[in-house]
Amino acid sequence: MRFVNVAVGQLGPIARNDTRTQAVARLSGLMRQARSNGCDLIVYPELALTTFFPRWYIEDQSEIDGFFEREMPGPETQALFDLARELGIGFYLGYGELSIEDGVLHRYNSSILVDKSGAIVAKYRKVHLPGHAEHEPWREFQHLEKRYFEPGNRFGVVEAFGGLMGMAICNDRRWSETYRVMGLQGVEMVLIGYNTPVHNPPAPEHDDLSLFHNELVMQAGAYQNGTWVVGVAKAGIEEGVDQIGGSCIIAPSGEVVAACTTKGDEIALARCDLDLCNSYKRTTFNFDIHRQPRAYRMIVERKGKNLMADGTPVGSGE
Ligand code: CDT
Repeated sequence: MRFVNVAVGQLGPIARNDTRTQAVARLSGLMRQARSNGCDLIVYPELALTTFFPRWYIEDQSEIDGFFEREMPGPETQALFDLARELGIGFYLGYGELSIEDGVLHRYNSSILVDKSGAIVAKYRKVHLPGHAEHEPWREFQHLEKRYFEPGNRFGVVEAFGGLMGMAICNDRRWSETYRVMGLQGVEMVLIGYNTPVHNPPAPEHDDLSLFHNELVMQAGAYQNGTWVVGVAKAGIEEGVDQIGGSCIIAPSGEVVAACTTKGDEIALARCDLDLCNSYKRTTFNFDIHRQPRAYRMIVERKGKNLMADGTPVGSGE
């Protein structure tokens, strides 16, 4: 048995004017609770240091950049790393990343995995950016992730906490490819932070199903890949927008083994045996024996029914 004691570190709303220091104080409070309950790892939401700013169309780039971190740890987040090291607990943290690569500025919706010594052991940049790139005033609120972030391009796994850990962010959890690409690398625990409005302006008929869909996709991803999945919300009414809670820990069986019950700051805990993955990875989902990649070529060749992966129309190259 290889146990990792995991805490979901769900957050309630963060206001637009809340400071990083205020957010870090709340994260620190959850971290202390998690550690006093014997946890090895606490998982925080997507963009856990600020309000979910893609809900607004903002023209002033310096105002937008105010929601991003230029360094990690930075002046305000260092305290969380120090506390993790002092307590001996690791964490997953979602944040807006502003980075300069070869002199070019990039903005990503990112997460990091930090070990018990306070060292960053992995960084992930969100691959599936939902929403839209242009202002759409008809919406009750915007979802401008396609405007404010560039997509990341890989789902990796890392050895940490005695197992193989992977990360994803919010909308990624709805895509089977997310889990499968990590499943193919033997992932044993997938950590996912999210901000999910109850209301989806282009599809209001989905609103009543938002919690169902949240569990559906994470439970399927866990079972079909024989992995633990930890999903963590920033929940509640944030700047007038109602966001789902439903943070939970899912076993490789697909069963929810721990869940939050509020839409505020709350922890939920589970003692996760990574060896529980084995019976799924060695039998029903023994990929090396049972998968048939020849039959799945379209998965990487095509973007959808009409477009090839490179964006050209299906059939145009024949
Ligand atoms: N943050 C995030 O990715 N939220 C999306 C909302 C989808 S509706 C545009 C989600 O998949 O939960």
